[in-house]
Amino acid sequence: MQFKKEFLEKLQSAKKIVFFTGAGISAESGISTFRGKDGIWNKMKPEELANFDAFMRNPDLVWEWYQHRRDIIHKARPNAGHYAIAEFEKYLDVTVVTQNIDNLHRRAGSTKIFELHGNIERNYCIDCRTSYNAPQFELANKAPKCEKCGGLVRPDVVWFGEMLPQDEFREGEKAAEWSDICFVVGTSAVVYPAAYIPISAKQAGSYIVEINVEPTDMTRYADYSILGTAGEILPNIVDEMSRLKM
Ligand code: BJW
Ligand code: ZN
Repeated sequence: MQFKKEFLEKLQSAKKIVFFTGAGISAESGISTFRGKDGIWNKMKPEELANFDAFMRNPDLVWEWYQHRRDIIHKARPNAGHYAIAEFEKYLDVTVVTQNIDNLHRRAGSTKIFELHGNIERNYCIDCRTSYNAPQFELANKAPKCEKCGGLVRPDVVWFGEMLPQDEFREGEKAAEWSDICFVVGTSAVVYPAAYIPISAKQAGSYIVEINVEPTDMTRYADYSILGTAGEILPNIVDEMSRLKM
C-alpha cells in the first residue's frame, strides 16, 4: 500500500499518537454501526431506544435490546484494526479515545483507553448509583431491580441528552491536543461533544489522518484522508511504522 510522503515523515517523527475511534472499527468484527448503509438506526430510531425517557417508558424493551447487543459483543472478537492499534504501543505513546462501548480495544491489548460513551459491561442503579457488572444480570430478560434500593438498573452507557464522563472526556481531549498525529477511524463524527476531540487536536497542531470507507464530516479537517476499511489500512500503517523504526 502506498501512503503519502508527508504522512510517512510525520509517522517517523511522531512521539505521541491518538486514535479517535467509532463504530466502524468494530464493523469487521460483526458489530453493526449506527448510521450508514447497514446502520442500526436505519431499523430503529435512536430516540426510541437510546435515551433516558425511552428507558423510563419501556425499561424492559431497552434492557432487552442491550442484552441482545451484549450477546453479539461477547461472541465478537477484535479484528485486525484493533490489533494494529494495540501493536503501535511497541513503537510510541498511544492513547485510544473511543466512542465505542464494546471493549474490543481492551481485548485487543490497548492499554490507555478513554471511553467517552460508557461501557456495555457495566450497569448502574438509576436511584442510588450502585454499580453492577454485566455477568450479574446475564440471564435477566427484563430490566433488573437494584439489590440495595429496588431502583431500576440501566446500562452504563451515554444516551442522547446525557453528559459524557467528564474525566474520560478531559483526559481524551488532553491526549488529542498533545498528539503529533490524531487518527480518526470508523466514525461519522456527527455526535457531539465527542467529535470535538479531533477538532481540538487539529486546533492544537496535530496532523489529522482519517480512515473510513467513505467521506464524513471530519474529512474537511483531515490532513490526509484514506479511504478503506480499518482492518485493511491500519495493519499496513503498522508495517510502515516497523520499517521506519528499524
Ligand atoms: C468504517 C468501516 C470499516 C464502516 N472501516 N470505517 C452539537 C451540535 C449538534 C447536536 C449536539 C451538539 N452537542 C450535543 C448535541 C446533541 C447530541 C448530538 O450529538 N446529536 C447529533 C447526532 C445531532 N449529543 C448528545 O446528546 C450527547 N450529550 C450531550 O451533548 O450532553 C450535553 C448536555 C447534557 C445534559 C445537560 C446539558 C448538556 C450524548 C451523545 C451520546 C451518544 N450515544 C450513542 C449511544 C451509546 C450507547 C449505545 O451504543 O447504545 O453513542 S449514539 C451512537 O453514536 C453511539 C456512538 O458512539 C455515536 C457515534 O457513532 P459512530 O461511532 O460515529 O458510528 P456511526 O455509525 O455514526 O459511523 C460509523 C462510521 O464507520 C461511518 O462513517 C462508516 O462509513 C464507517 N465505517 N465500516 C472504517 N470497516
Ligand atoms: Zn439502588
